Amino acid sequence: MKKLLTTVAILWTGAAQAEGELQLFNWGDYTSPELLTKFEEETGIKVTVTDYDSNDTALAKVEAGGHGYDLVVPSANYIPIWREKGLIAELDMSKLPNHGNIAKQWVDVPFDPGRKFSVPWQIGATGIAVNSDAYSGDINTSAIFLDTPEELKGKVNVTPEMNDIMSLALWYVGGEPCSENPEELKAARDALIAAKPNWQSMDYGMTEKLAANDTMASVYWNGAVFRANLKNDKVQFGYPKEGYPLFMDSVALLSDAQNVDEAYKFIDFIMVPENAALISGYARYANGIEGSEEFMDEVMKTSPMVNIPPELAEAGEFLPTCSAKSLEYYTAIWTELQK
Ligand code: N2P
Repeated sequence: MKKLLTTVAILWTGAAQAEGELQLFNWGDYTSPELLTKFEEETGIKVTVTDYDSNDTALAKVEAGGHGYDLVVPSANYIPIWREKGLIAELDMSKLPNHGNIAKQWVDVPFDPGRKFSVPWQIGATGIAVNSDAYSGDINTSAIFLDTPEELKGKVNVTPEMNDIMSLALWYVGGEPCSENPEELKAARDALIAAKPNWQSMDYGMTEKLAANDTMASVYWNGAVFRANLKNDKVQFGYPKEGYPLFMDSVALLSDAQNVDEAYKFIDFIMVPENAALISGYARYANGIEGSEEFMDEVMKTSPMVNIPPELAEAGEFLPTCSAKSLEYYTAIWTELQK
């Protein structure tokens, strides 16, 4: 009897103290299930994840209202937009004892100086996945999707992330991201429209398809390509020499969040190095939390798909937040491209 009582007592104290729920709105296949289980075990808070496939769809859904989400994970170039629209709330630092774990270089970032509105989730690069069985030429180039080599025609996927694709196309034609120059924009538009007949699809979820040889090439993100590569070593990642986007996706608290206390607990939880390592261990991107590397497996520290080779690093750039004028051009071109 005594033994039974002790067991019950252990179960009782080990059980969730702060029951609750949390609604996380995040990019598809980007959240470690292990992280969620650990969070639930430690706090009793159950996290529901809803997926999105681009910054623009996430923004549109939240702007429309009635969404019920507490946290969102926009890319750096979108954080100022969410903030200006009043969609994300300033963080109460007194509720975030782990805020000091953000690595120094990721605190005073141009998109959120002092990290008052967002904390790091994952960091990576937008480049090109190519299956080396299908194509053996140079893959460090946007020509793979903009001047598709014969072998890859009809086999290339392009992700539905407008800013990534517009930036790659602008660099490719000799322009710059967020251009307001009509000639540059027209050149980018022409390159995209001419290239599209050679594409297979414009979809988000490519990791499994790349691993299974269902898609032979894709504009895609390094971590997801690394995951495919770990299952199928023919899947390689190219960093376009003409220029490619670096991204940093960060977690922000929605202004109309219903589960605010739970949201703070989660934000603080992901800044624990061991927990940040779980995030990276699943989606295979770097993160911005000091000391998380020591909890990661060896391949994360050595793979060129996480650690950009120095000779290819120079062409990578964090995307700026485009002006309204340039976004008008972007949207017009993007809309035409979807037809
Ligand atoms: C990949 C998600 C990448 C997000 N599944 C790119 N900002």
